[in-house]
Amino acid sequence: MKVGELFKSLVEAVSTRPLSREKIEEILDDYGLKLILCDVALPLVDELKRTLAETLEGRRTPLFDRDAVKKLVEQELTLFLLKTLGDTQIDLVEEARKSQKPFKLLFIGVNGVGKTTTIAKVAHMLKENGLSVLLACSDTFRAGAVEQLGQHARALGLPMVFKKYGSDPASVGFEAVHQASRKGVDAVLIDTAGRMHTDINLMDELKKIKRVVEPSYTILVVDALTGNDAWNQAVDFSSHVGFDAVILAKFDADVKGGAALSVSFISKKPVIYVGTGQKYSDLKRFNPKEYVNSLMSLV
Ligand SMILES: Nc1nc2c(ncn2[C@@H]2O[C@H](COP(=O)(O)OP(=O)(O)OP(=O)(O)O)[C@@H](O)[C@H]2O)c(=O)[nH]1
Ligand SMILES: [Mg+2]
Repeated sequence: MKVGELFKSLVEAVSTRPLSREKIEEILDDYGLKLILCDVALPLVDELKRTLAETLEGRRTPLFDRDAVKKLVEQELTLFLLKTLGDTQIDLVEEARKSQKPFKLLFIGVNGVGKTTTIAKVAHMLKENGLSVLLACSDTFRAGAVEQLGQHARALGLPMVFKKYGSDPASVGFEAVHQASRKGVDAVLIDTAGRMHTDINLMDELKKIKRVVEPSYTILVVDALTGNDAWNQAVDFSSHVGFDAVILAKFDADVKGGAALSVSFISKKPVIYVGTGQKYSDLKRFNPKEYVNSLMSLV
């Protein structure tokens, strides 16, 4: 070892100390608890604690900087959370432009999460970007569903395909795609009835719609306020139907924010947009960095 290097390692030895496993676990327990209070799912927090404890054990931190350990843990925690969210970005306008006509989006999710409102927002965004859009009401079940989507169609000046209540939802999707192909429409947005993720028959119905429509993207809509059940919804919709991306609705009302992480972690699919209010323009691209920064400010 050269004299310079020897001097440097001597200085490091007296001015820093290695982090012990016990100390790290104590700090991580504290962060873990705060993340759970922010609705981050428990298995994700356990994985985070395991990974970070391994990464941090033995790392040297300055003796005379009282915040050094905290800074180091926060740095690693931020990296872990960003990695969990993944770096896949899907811009639906770009995808629609690149796609063979028609670009087909199928929206699925539990009752009342915000599917229909999100479809109206996505339709608005596509239209604003010069794309023609056809709406399809494959919710032939809930009273008022056709009228609700119909109102959006009128307000946005868009055509809509629907059938009478009780009709086969897959046939509405099929008809819409057929019409869109015939008329050269750029994008078809298909609304479906909300359903409990535990209801196998209704999940099979979605599978059928998906098989018939062959969507370019199947989008799971999750209510950001759902808390821990977001995890179960992602698991069930993923295993029974399969989806490609997530939109988190009611993000404006969520003060805790853990759902995005839980859903991405378990499904390995990206959150691509967030709903930030009830207006058509209240749809924003999901920004993982901003999201993690705001979550870190809570823990
Ligand atoms: N604040 C806020 N409210 C939202 C947002 N998205 C949807 N909502 C509201 O949530 C409620 C339910 O929205 P819908 O779009 O009808 O939900 P849905 O999933 O289609 O419901 P079902 O078809 O009954 O399963 C409505 O009152 C919407 O205005 C959002 O991003 N922010
Ligand atoms: Mg609906």
